[in-house]
Amino acid sequence: MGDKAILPPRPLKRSRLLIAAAGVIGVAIAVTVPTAPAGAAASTLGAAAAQSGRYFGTAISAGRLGDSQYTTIASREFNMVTAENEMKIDATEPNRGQFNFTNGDRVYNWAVQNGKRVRGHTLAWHGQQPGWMQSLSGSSLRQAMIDHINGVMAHYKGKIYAWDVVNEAFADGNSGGRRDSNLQRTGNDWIEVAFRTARAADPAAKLCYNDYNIDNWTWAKTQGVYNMVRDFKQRGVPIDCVGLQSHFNSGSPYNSNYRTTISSFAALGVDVQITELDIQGASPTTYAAVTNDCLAVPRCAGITVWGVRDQDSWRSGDTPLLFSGGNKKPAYDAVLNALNAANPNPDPTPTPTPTPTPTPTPVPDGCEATITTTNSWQGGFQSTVTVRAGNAPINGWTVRWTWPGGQSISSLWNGQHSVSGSSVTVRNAAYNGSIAAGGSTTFGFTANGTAATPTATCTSP
Ligand code: 9MR
Repeated sequence: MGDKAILPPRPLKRSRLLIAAAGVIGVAIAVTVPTAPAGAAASTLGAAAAQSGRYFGTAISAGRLGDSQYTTIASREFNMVTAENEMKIDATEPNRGQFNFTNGDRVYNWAVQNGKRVRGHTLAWHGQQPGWMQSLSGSSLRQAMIDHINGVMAHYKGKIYAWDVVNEAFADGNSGGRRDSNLQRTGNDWIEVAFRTARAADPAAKLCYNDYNIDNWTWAKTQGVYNMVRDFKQRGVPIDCVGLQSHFNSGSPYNSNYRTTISSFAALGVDVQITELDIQGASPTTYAAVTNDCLAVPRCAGITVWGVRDQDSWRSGDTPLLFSGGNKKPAYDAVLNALNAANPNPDPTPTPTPTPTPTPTPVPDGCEATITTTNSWQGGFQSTVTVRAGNAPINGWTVRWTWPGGQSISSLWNGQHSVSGSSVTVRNAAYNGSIAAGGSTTFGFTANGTAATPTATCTSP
């Protein structure tokens, strides 16, 4: 071939537009900036997950913190920790009104001293209730639940990434309804009362509903939880995330519709967290599939495995985890490779050096915001707002817009909002103000009125 092939023009990527805009202000020369670090593959699960902004966690048991093989692996590999039993109701409030955080704090302190974040597990559950709570019912149980949430969340206020506020409240089988329990018998609104109490107790923590056997999209239990989360979003009940426990075994096997489950929950405007992953037999293929399903959905925030080594598992006979003794299992390599293959910039194709073109509106103050409608119904709608940094990192952001036709926000998550007439101002939450250059975060809201996508402005201090 004599002549060079003529390629069709490619649309400029946003990052290049920003660079081009910056170039107009300075000297108009061609600037080449790599769009993704050409870095080597990460060598631990936590670091590999962090490449796409996710975490990789494990359950930690206080009783094993004296085992150096256990702590060596856990410290090296994971960057999120869940206390396996130590923050549960029987551990934290053994007698009514008397809180005990000795073992919860052992796990929490080990995590933080080793640079990890912590998921809180769990505040309202029919399981592992202390005897005094098991014997309560009606309004006194309801009040005890509220007091328990307040007591535990006050102790850990501002320190927990996400709380499993309510655990395992739905029934197995084909009903798609609630599980019978002493909490359920206090009234069907017990779950939303728990979430509203939790939001007030620690506004910085993400609030999750966590359950098992809600991984298969076709199962009635999955649909029951999905309908509850959709209802909560529509009515403004505060919920930020759904925890898919993902205990896979022969009775509840991984199904390829798992990705549909994750993306469907995410489309409701909640994060999805895989909270207690273990797989009977630890098939590398299945572990890789689970990892890839999470990586395929932007709002799948991270994966936690339910223990470090097989011997640490609640189902040790199933050998369901990533380590055997001190050794990495084939499933470990499968997960690490999948995480490393996730490219934060999904377009690895080399592109021609762009010619700087005058761009009329440079992104003001280093960020921009885009509103999209994700769902709408009679009299209301739900939107996601993407906040994107320009070619420099930002630390804090403010998004503003004006409603065109009398719309009003009923609930907003992952941000703090104020309203003046038809003008809305949203500032970052405590945990999502920092955005890397070219990176983005999202917040969401439900609103009353006719769906609208007004132009939003973004400023960063
Ligand atoms: O792994 C936990 C095990 O040590 C406890 O004995 C058990 C008691 O209920 O709870 C296990 O963890 C469970 C988690 O808290 C909720 N989802 C199911 C987990 C496995 O049973």
